Amino acid sequence: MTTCNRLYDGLLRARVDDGRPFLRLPDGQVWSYAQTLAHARQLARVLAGQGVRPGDRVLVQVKKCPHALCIYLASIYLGAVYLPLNTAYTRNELEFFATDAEPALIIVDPSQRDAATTIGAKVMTLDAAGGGDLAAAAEAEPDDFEPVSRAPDDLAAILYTSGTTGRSKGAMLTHDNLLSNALTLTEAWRFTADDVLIHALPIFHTHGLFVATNIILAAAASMIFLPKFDANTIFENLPEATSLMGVPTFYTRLCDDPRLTADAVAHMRLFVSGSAPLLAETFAAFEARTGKWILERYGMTETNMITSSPYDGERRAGTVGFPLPGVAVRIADGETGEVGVIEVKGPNVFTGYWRMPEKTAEEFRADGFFITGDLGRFDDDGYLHIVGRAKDLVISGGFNVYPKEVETEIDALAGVLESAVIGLPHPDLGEGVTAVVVKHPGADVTAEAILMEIGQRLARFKQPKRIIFAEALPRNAMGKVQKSLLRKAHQKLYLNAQGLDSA
Ligand code: MCA
Ligand code: AMP
Repeated sequence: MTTCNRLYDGLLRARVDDGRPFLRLPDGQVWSYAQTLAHARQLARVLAGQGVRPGDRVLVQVKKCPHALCIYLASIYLGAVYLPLNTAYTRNELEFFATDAEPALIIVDPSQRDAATTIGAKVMTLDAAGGGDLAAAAEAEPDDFEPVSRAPDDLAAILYTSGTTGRSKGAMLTHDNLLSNALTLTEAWRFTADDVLIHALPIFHTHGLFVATNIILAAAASMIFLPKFDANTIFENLPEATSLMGVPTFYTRLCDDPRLTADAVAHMRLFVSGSAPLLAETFAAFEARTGKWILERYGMTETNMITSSPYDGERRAGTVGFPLPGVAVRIADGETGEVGVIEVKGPNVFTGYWRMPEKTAEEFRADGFFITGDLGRFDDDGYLHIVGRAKDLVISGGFNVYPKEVETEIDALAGVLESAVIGLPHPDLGEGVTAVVVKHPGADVTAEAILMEIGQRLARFKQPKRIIFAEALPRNAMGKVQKSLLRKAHQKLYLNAQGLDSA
């Protein structure tokens, strides 16, 4: 029977009987393509048995493991909409996403079963070792499952991104959005079946899931699949690998390590950085130590990847290269050389925010260009420079933190008059989330108390690394808080610190 399911056809069909390795695990286990897809089909049967139909959301908040990746693949088979969540999200955050997305099934770590059950959807469990009732149910199923037909514009995934209003928005990504970008990147970065990628990113975001995993599938290559970034494990695996994808923190940590030498990376052909700005000094330090240029690319959850440094040709420090083939990028109201908001259009750009038509309309121009909220300029040679953000956003170690969301939680605490959350230069994380707090006169509020209260509600990476108390917040004539002044006043906070990160 012939089906048409864009992601299945583009990424999985040719791999069904493929005995080649897909995942290599730190304990020496290898998952072949054939074995991985057989497990994905068993999972698809379980999900279908639970009532998941094409177009239904499957919400997944589980630790990184091969089985977790198989749920993504099962969801492609089934034509369901994959909705992965950061494992750091608290119960409150999980509840918000589940209520908003109305998933047909929630899959969580066994330790979260009770919390998830109260949300009201069906719940199954999976732990990092493949334990829990999901994998057990899958083992009992036959491993055949005919992929469900899906049109190119049908949804494949929803990824939540926070908003400047503090309210998270679900970015709806279609089969075509994901496949077109994966194929473009595979070609642009020359991935082939001979490649071995060190995969140390989380798999609940675009970077680790769609960029890294989809490219590997498209190329029939393999990944050394690590639970998280750990410099020791990276150095152990470099001689076996050809490529690494990471956020800038990966590269600053590698540069801080005396083991980083040209010999250590002799087997590697490609180092990719993205999700946050790579400092020109990190690019230079990496080159000085290894003789290699890091390839920087720029993207967003809503758009997948937009630009990339060239594979051949000069990779220029402090730039994110050129628009990818098929992707149109322009600077709003800008001539060459002028700074403006970056806008983008192409098959990679999402269809809108889940159940938010007004918000979606606000973020697109009439001619279909999506407004990124990043500020940039093209230089005379066509390289795109990202020079700042028009949106109020902090990027900490590659994770986005929207100040409004943190401010809302802090402002709700007794004794707090108001707060402003800013990102300050941080040697490890790029930007450190920092809260400037004004107390009510005479109130007895401590940094520890604030952190303890918001710790129940906000994921750890969103919590301020430092809290600074102030008499008042600087405001302009319109009454708007001048965050640039706060950033300037405190810019050396983490750079001068001896012991980092104590509140
Ligand atoms: C962990 N912590 C963090 C972060 N990560 N705090 C702030 N920002 C973070 N990014 C907390 C931990 O909970 C821990 O808290 C403490 O900081 C120290 O943890 P540590 O062991 O140093 O951290 P780690 O586990 O080594 O993680 C750092 C990391 C990781 C390797 C940079 O955050 C990471 O893998 N980031 C990648 C994010 C990513 O994939 N972004 C792509 C988004 P405590 O011990 O106090 O409890 S996709 C995207 O942005 C677009 C589409 C794009 O262009 O790619
Ligand atoms: P997200 O909402 O997680 O998809 O994050 C997307 C944002 O990350 C973009 O709008 C940029 O602000 C930032 N970003 C991604 N890649 C880069 C990069 N190479 N350089 C600077 N900023 C980046």
